[in-house]
Amino acid sequence: MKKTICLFLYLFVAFTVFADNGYRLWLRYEPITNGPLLNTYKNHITGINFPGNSATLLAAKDELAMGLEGMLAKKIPFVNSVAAGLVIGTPASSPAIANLSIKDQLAKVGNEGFVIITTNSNQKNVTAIAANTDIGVLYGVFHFLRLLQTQQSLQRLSIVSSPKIKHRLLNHWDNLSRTVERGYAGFSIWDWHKLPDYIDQRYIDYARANASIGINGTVVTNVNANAMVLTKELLIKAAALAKAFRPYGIKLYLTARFSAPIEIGKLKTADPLDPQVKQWWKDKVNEIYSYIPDFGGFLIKANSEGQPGPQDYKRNHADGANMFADAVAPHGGIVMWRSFVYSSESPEDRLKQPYTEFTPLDGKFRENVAVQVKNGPLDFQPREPFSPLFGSMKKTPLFMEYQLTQEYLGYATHLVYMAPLFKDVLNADTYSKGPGSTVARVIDGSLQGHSVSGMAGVANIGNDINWTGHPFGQANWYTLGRLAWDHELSSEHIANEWIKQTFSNNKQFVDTVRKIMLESQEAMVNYMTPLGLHHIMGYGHHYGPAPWFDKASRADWNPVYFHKADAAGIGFDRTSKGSNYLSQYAPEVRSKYENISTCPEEYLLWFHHVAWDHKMKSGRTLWEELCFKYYSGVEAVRVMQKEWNGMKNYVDKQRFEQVRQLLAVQEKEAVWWRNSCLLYFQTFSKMPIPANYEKPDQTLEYYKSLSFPLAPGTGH
Ligand code: GCW
Repeated sequence: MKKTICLFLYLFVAFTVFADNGYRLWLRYEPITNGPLLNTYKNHITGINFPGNSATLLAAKDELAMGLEGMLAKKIPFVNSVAAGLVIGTPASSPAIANLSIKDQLAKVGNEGFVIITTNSNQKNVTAIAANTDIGVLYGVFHFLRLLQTQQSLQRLSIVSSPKIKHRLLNHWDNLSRTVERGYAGFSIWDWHKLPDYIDQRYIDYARANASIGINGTVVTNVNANAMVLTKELLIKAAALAKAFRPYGIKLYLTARFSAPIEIGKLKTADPLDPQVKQWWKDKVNEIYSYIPDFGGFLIKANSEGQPGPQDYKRNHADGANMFADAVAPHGGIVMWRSFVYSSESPEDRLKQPYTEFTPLDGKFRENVAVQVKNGPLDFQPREPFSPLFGSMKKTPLFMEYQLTQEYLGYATHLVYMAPLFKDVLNADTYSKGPGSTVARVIDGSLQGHSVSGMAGVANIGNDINWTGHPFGQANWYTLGRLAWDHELSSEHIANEWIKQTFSNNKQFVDTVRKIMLESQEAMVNYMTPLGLHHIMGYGHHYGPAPWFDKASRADWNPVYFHKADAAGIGFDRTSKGSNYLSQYAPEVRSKYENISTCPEEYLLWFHHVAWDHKMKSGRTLWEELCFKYYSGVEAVRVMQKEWNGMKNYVDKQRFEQVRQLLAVQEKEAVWWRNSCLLYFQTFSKMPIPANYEKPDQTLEYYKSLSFPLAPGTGH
């Protein structure tokens, strides 16, 4: 009888996957169901020797206790004995760590890295998690928990890890009213009204999640900035957030509105060379540091899309950035000045403008200024070549800016895993110092020997219960942190880690879901913007296709500006015969793209205006290839659906059902993209959609008639 009950309980636990609302992200710490492995863990981890009581070490202890209790289904005591299985700390906080001969390893990991080593003494395995600083210990503990959650052996660990990039940041485009610009996961998680007295548990869980992947800074306000955040009342609220994040090693940054001296300082000007303006910012910065002693600095969008900036006073970006830099420098702060600029007055190819404005200023910025560059020259498209600025500004530290929120990538309804997109850019060779001058080496500072380095992701976080709306949106947040820590990690590796922690270690599940993730970007590119098409999304909200749109007040906000379809062909000629955007790259890069026969087809229409009957590598004409790509994109989503449906038994009902429904929306929208783009482009090509494909079930007029006044993410 007893045996039967036990067996029943075993089967129940092994095969029941309880509902999961996704709130715990990748920090679920579910019981380990692999019995033999669980036993080795239990034999190994009998106690934790972990002295020290700083806020950061206490956070690490709490996390470890919670994680181990969850996974091992048993409380593990904190003990004095060093034979406890786990020995943790810095040489300063822990005598046991100080006694270990790991000086060489510790010397390599700096002030954020960690060492995890398993040694065998008296038949007993002991794992040491050591670092030079408390925050390094916290990162080490999170890594150790990751090893357990992904079911790695602890037998012979010898890990020496430190971040390749110094500033690993989230950028929130969150307004003080709690709307989120380009946010698709609800409202802002920052409840300014209830701050500073009410600290929502979300702030702590946010900090835990970020620390677990090494993110060490967050810009909490929108780059389209509101000067109000710099008033005393709001700064005190921001200080409360900073305090909640501090134990987790996360610094708070703010966006600064350039015209704040006028708006809240009652000055007549915001001219960066005006002594009164400079003094105003110095005083303001001193005030900020009086509330937030470890304030990180400012992220600034200036003279872009209507934002005020130094050019309003006939000054340049360096004049503006340096004014802020001088104010924060005595406190150790930094300035991140964005290169996303383009002017409505300039007739120049919009893609050329950041380079044109910024390259001449290389060398003119203060040491604590970084220029923050979007991965591509345009604006977070499903696929873009790397921004030419990565190859041209050698004297200035350049931060990478990715967008996690899916402004142009189907909002929070499409599953797209961005690691391949991020890695594509990191692996691209700028040739700025000869072959091997990859964007990754520019970003981590190693190519030019910069000590300041950074990578930022525009957050996809909102107050939805699962943080990111789409359960798979979490993977992109996770990827940002992991890649900023170590940009050499592969997309496969990051996917494996994320899937195992977020869902399950079951091999079949992991293999299938990883395949879905790895193929998702290509699927999206194909059903949205194949062969180098770009920015043909709906006007303003960027939801869905609108390649026909030509009514925007500025030419370069119109899809027709970007695809240039006509009777002869389609695509934007950026060669020397066209806008000559390609001249902004090193000769090796330029010549590859300039020549239509060596230009990778995935970027063909990005760089060339190509005849409809141009022969592609497949033997198809350009028109046929376009049809083929759009149809393959839709097919790929259908395959994703089938694969996900086969995963039903491995995943909890709630998330299974969410993803199933979202994939159905994605399929529907992929068809919408395919049909409307092909029907529209057909009005120029005058060629038929090959007969073997399913026919569009709506007319072009129907697609053109659709409007989306309630599309999210545009409120202010
Ligand atoms: O992608 C565009 C967005 C704007 C955004 C801008 C930017 C914050 O449509 O909403 O503004 O980029 O990056 O500054």
